[in-house]
Amino acid sequence: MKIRIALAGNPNSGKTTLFNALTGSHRSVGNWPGVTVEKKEGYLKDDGNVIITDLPGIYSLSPYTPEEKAARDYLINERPDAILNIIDGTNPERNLYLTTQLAELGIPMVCAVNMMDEVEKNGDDIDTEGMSKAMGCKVTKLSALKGTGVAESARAAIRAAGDGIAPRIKIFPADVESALVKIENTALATLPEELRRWFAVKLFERDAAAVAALPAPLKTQVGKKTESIIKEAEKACGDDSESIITNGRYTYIESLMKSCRKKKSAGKPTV
Ligand code: BGO
Repeated sequence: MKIRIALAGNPNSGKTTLFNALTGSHRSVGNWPGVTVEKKEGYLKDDGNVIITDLPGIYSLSPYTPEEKAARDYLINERPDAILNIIDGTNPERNLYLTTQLAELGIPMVCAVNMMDEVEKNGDDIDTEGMSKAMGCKVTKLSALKGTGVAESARAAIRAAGDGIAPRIKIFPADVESALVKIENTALATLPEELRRWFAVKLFERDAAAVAALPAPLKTQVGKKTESIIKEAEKACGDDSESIITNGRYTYIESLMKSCRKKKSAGKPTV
């Protein structure tokens, strides 16, 4: 059976460089359905059983740009066996915003921290073991440009696909986590378990595109069940639901990087 791995990451994170290193010349180029965004697919070098799909470079899984829509539709509807999420190690904060969203999809994932040659050149380091523990998925180091860590990252993604275990990170404040669990257990109880977290967060944000993507009986009923849960959390947090989720992601990323990024200059006085 073929293993399908989706390569996801921000623009300029090194996705094309990694895709080329993974697939060599075994690839095809087309368009994503309904949009004029290039779709690249290729077989992993030396392993014709593994198909790598290069998703468009995106900063978030919002359904606003054609690139975001193509990536989101593919992940939700086609559900690859694993996601290989490439993160620019020289700017992990911005890249991890997408990672927190990918981790909600219920799809096995490996995070590959790229540009480690640049990070190390600056005398810095990233504790990928610590990140792994915090996020509940394998985190590898790599330099797509130099070719180091590429094969290891691919092997880790193949292993994750085989294990079938998706990350399950709890990143939001207690009031919000409890609202999300309520939404999962009431409005979304009939959905397969691996889909519930993604849809719970999207319903909490009142994301109309996500509601429209739900199966027919659910999409007409969820609003009635979720609105009072969302309002209660908004009252407890003193903010609107979309901002609560966005702020929750940034707060989580800040604390993750505080513990996992090792800066050479840390503690030294600046000019
Ligand atoms: C230019 N290490 C380093 N140091 N650079 C990397 C690595 C890495 O591990 N991986 C990628 N890059 P894309 P997206 C460039 O093109 O793969 C570099 O958008 C330049 N070009 O070489 O295109 C890579 O697909 C002139 O850099 O990213 C590329 O995700 C001067 O990161 C850039 C300097 O990689 C983006 C760099 C004319």
